[in-house]
Amino acid sequence: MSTNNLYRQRVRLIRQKKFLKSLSRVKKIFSSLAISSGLVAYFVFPALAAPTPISFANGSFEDGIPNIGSYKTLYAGDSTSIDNWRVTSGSVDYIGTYWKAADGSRSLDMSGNNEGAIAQTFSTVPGLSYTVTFDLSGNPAGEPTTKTLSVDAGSGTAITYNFNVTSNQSLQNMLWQPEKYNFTATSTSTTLTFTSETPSAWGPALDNVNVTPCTNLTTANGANLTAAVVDPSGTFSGTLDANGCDVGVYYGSQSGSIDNAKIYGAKEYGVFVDNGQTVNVSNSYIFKIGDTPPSGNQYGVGIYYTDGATGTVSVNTVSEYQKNGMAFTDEGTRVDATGNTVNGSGEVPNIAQNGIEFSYGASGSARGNTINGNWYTGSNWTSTGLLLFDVSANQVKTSNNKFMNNQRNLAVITAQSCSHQYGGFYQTYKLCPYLP
Ligand SMILES: [Ca+2]
Ligand SMILES: [Ca+2]
Repeated sequence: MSTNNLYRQRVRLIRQKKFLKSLSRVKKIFSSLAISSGLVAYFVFPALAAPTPISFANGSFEDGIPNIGSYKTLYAGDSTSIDNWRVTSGSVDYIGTYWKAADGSRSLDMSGNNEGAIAQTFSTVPGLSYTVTFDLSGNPAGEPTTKTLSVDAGSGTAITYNFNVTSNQSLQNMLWQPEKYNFTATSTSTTLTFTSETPSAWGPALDNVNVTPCTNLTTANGANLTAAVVDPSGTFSGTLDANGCDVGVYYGSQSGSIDNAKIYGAKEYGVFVDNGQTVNVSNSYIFKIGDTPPSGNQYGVGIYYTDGATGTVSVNTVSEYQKNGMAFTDEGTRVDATGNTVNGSGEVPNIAQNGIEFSYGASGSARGNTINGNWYTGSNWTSTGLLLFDVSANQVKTSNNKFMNNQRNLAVITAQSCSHQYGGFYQTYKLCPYLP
């Protein structure tokens, strides 16, 4: 897979743009040459359809015929025993008490008496990408040791997954392994098929299938990301599991608000407000934003405003973020953050977290927030509760914030800090060209 390379390219692009912008600002300050503001011109953002709700259901196989006991073998053509699913070839065992499910109390041996297949058809939006997650194990009661399962969402998309049964495994401890499968819909409905490629009665075990719709988008800054929800109208509220998507809720071509929402599971951003949009975020809980488990990758931001976005962020709780609780960045971006609770991960070695960050010319205020537990145990970098990085300090008002257990509570790093930053960030990124 070239996903990593694509991601690196994207990060490189963002860094180049940020660097150019920063450089242009620094030059504005330190040189008599006027730099054109062309570098911060906004892209025209293409309109994207929000994903329609999908009807994929019963991915954990909990709903179906009653009283299956230890297990019940189901044969090709059976479209009633497991709700929403049909057995499309061979046979599968609908497992009850025989082994411990990954989720709930039911799961499948994808080889019943021999290799079998199941399928479900659900509505999709053509052109949008989807992520399928599932838990895979193998029937430990017989040969072969390696169990093989194929996943297919239409022509040319099949991928096979292997599971090796080990002596550590038992029926009560199946060592379920999380797996991920991606596809891009080509039609308004998609059939997802799981097929055993283990021709015995002891096949791959399957449970806990989830399908998450993620929309492809390009940010104003040129990054290609996927989001669970794009430009929702009016007020967005309710629970959003954004697992498998880069972003939970993204605003790029219309303004709106988020209130009483619970947003979690996105890899890079919980809420991303872009491209001059105005969004108010209030009374919401945003958590688990980053890699699983958390890594040192410099993403994983609960609430992010950039490229001229504006709004108020008030009385939210943000926790379990990888990099920053909130980050507001770029000239023209203006956010008032009031009364939020931002909980870092405490003392961690993997990344230098920041609670709330204003950077690269953003403005606004941070008042009455509680910022807790941002502390990096590694070298070279420092975690901060409230970070003002390359902003005009008088453009970001701070008052009545309550800091607890942060490595540094407040750090103000401006372009004028260059002489103190020599050898550090500013030199690395050549932001202090006048230094020897
Ligand atoms: Ca289940
Ligand atoms: Ca079987």
